Amino acid sequence: MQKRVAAIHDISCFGKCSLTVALPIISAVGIECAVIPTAVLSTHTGGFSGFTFRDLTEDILPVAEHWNKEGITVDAVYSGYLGSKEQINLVKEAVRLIKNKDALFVVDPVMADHGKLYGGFSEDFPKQMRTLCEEADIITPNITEAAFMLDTEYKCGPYEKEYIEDILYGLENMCKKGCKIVLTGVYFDEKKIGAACLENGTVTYVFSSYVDAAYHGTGDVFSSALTSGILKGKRLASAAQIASDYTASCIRLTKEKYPYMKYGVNFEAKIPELIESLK
Ligand code: PXL
Repeated sequence: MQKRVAAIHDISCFGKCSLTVALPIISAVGIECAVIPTAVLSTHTGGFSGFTFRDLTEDILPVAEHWNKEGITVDAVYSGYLGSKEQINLVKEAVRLIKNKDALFVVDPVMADHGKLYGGFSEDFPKQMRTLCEEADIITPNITEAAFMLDTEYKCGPYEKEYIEDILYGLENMCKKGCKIVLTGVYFDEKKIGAACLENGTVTYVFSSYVDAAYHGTGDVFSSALTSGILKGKRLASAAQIASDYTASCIRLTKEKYPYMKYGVNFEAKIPELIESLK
């Protein structure tokens, strides 16, 4: 049977993030990607001004209720950028309505990077996002998001192992038993960057070669590829390695040709590579 994911994010009409990244990546690897759009914006909020914002909060539950009535269930729910605390609560309810009994809930607690909350989020937003992570089977925060949820100090890289592992164990304590953690943006030197995974008490690091560039939407590229890998039957660390290599490869290609950080990465060009590594 073909696997089905429900991706719950906004649609940023321009800028390659959230649903315009999740849909093509997940579909390209052969997994059905149903969507629950939470808002429609003309662009993402990182670096553009004057963007439009059509809030779809009121549609989240009716979509899930309709699927439930039709007997439509999913093998995984993958949530990302959510625009308000109210949306977080509605996503929890929607997940209960649409998950099949063995389904995975992957939460990317999108809200911050480089030590700062994204524009539009209030200071108490991480506390609410933490309650969503508490219901997840896999979470994929970056270091800033993890530090906000744990109310601990954010440090810039290169990192010390102790700082990273304190964060990992803090997240493990915060989440439900058995939840797997994939902490992104981890590097100990400027040669390699990747993720730290914690599963059943064991820490595994996955690294790709370091590219000195930061583009918008790369967290969404990583989590979409990771979710795809898990649903394709890969173990956590293997899916994280594939997602890290794919993301790094997209950034490297984009950096060679295209300096506009807010326009996102050329993830499309590397989709054949991702498909090959997930075979
Ligand atoms: O890539 C994360 C993201 C998704 N959606 C919107 C955003 C951001 C990050 O800023 O603004 C609307």
